[in-house]
Amino acid sequence: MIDSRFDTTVTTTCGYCGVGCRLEARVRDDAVVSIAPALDGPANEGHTCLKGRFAHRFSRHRERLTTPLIREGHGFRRASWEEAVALVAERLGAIRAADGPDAIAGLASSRATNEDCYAMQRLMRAAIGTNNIDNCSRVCHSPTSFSLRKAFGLSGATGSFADIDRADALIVLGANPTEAHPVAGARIKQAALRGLRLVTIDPRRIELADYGVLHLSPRPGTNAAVLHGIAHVLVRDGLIDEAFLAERTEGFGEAAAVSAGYTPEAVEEISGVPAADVEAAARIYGEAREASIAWGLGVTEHRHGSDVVRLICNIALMTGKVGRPGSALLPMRGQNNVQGSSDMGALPDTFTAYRSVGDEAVARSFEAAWGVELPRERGMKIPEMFDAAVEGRLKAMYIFGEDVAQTDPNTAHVVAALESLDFLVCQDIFETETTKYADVILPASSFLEKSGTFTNAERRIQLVAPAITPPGEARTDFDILLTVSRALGHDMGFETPEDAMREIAALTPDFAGVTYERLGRAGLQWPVAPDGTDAKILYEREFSLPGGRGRLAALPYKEPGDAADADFPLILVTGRRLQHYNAGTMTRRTANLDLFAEDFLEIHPEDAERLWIGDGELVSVRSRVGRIEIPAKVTDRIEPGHVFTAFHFPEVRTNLLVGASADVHTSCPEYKVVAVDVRPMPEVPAERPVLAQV
Ligand SMILES: Nc1nc2c(c(=O)[nH]1)N[C@H]1C(S)=C(S)[C@@H](COP(=O)(O)OP(=O)(O)OC[C@H]3O[C@@H](n4cnc5c(=O)[nH]c(N)nc54)[C@H](O)[C@@H]3O)O[C@H]1N2
Ligand SMILES: Nc1nc2c(c(=O)[nH]1)N[C@H]1C(S)=C(S)[C@@H](COP(=O)(O)OP(=O)(O)OC[C@H]3O[C@@H](n4cnc5c(=O)[nH]c(N)nc54)[C@H](O)[C@@H]3O)O[C@H]1N2
Ligand code: SF4
Ligand SMILES: [Mo]
Repeated sequence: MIDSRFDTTVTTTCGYCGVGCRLEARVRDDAVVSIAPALDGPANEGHTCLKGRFAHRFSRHRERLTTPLIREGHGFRRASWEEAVALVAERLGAIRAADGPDAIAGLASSRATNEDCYAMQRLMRAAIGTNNIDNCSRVCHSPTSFSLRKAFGLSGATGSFADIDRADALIVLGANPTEAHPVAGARIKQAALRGLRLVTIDPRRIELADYGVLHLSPRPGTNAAVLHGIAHVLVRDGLIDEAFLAERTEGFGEAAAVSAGYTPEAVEEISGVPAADVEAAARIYGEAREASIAWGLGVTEHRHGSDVVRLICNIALMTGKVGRPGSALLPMRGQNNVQGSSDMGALPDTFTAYRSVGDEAVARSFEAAWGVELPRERGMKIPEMFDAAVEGRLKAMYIFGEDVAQTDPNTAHVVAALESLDFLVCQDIFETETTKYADVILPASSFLEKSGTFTNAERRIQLVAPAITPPGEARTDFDILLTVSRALGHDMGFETPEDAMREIAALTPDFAGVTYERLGRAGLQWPVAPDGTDAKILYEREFSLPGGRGRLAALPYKEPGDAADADFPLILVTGRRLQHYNAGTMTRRTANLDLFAEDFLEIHPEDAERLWIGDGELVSVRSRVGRIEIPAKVTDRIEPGHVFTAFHFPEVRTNLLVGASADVHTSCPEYKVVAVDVRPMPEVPAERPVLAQV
């Protein structure tokens, strides 16, 4: 109901995290006045967190980009859209002519809509002629996507958040939902208070541990050993589902043979988790009638993150706990549309719905629709792009809504890559660490200013509606991408995002029945059949692999890429803070900055005392690749030997510390295991560098 004190109320979808809360934005004089949860939002059921509800002031912040900017000397000058677009088209056209289309690469934004990301990959593939397109799922849940496809067939959660309410037990592995997915975190707390048997597995004692029946603190990078220990006990104690294994799976024998080697005692040796706790976790999961597993970056951002996702699938397959209400595998996908940007084919090796660029029939269908010839070879992943830039093989990048100079690992290398490029276009809503290296900056629109769809962590495609207009001359991302594509000689022929969704549905069987009308207020969970039937639960009868069987994998535990030694004796784990969001461009420009103004390094009292570090004192943190300075916070939420911080503040530049080690299969960076040396600073400067100007 519209409150008469306000001009309008617009129902839309939150642009922060992958929970996908439906919001009611109240608008007056073209500014958002307040945001309330939509009571019928299927993922939020009337709740929001402090980002969705309060962190909207960035939208009218005076530092929003409001005109195109073109590099001039060491700074930028304002330019008209005509001039900026003409320059982008001319420079990209010239580089393509001189060095070929593969000398150009693009990144799509997982903060933007499906339609934006679809337009971005079409721009790169059809207007430029390269498969060099990727998105930040690369640095996030790419191992989840890779391994779910191998084990079950599809790249998405097998169920929905509602399964949390129906489960008897839940394992939360390497995820911190009360900070990163607060509405889902609250749902887990509620369920635990009602009797859900919650097991948390995290090197830190995360808040949810206080609500659970069991908390395991493995050493960072040892998840595989813990999961093998659980599988070992499940098999040893007869807690497996023989009928399910026989009828619906393959590979059990080989997988069980590997797990046989991981007795709870052996697992204790590797991971530091007491053998009795491994046994207890296995019993809680195995004995529950319905049990789900939720996981996050504590699983994926590791050297062997993909293997760990396979081992999660193994224990679900062994116990038959998949494809039923309450028995779901729930990857806690990060950004509002990181599921969608990958679904849309903003990846170097796949078109929409993960169909290979080398698949002749699929490639032909896109060629026919777009009227161009398309390359069949896969393009570069994000880290390959940076390597190629430094080596001089990549000449230009088009970076749409991603602050790689702050959020990607190995900052010094990323900056070197950006500096090596002949031409860099950035399309963002603020100046960022990355736009500092741009030749052209295009001012775009936030989620409050555009229409389209986002896909949440449950595969739910939901409508996004504009509440306000873009500031100044800023334009919607969709409009900008279409304009640039046209200037490059490829007219996509769309008027609106809805036109793009029609094309996506026509070219993508898993989206066949998606229309804006059917999405309505509640959205649809893909795959969506031509008649509009969607899928709350996947694999009820069979898996989406040839033969229909789920596949267990025989993968032993392998050590992390980095390890503590005498020079770097502590392990740094990085993650998130409730009040801030990734690069922080948005949340640092809201009142959330008052709630959390400066980051700190969490360190255990024993380590702090040994190193002569007092609470609040500035410390120097050095890794094999870089060094930062940050205040210490002494806390026993962290285990001795580990330290923790986030990456939201450009003043801290956490990612100077993270090296090149990455998941073997997907190149997802090993953000979670960095050996460091922490020391008190010889003296605290009288004037500490001031934080973001707001
Ligand atoms: N407030 C807020 N919310 C966000 C974001 C944000 O920046 N701020 N970002 C969004 C994005 S992009 C994402 S991807 C999600 C991420 O959401 P999460 O995956 O929940 O985020 P993280 O805090 O990075 O990591 C989760 C946990 O993994 C643990 N961990 C690290 N190493 C290991 C290990 O070896 N084993 C185990 N078992 N655990 C380990 C860490 O201690 C941490 O508590 O959050 C989204 N939501
Ligand atoms: N040390 C460490 N580093 C990490 C991680 C970690 O756990 N530890 N996590 C990694 C993970 S999981 C992720 S996903 C990445 C995230 O890293 P990024 O994707 O770089 O971060 P975001 O802040 O989500 O958004 C990127 C940019 O998009 C812009 N933006 C927002 N909305 C829009 C829009 O609608 N249009 C346009 N054009 N721009 C928009 C923002 O201003 C911002 O500059 O960080 C990674 N970095
Ligand atoms: S939980 Fe996530 S989707 Fe929901 S309001 Fe918070 S940030 Fe937005
Ligand atoms: Mo992420």
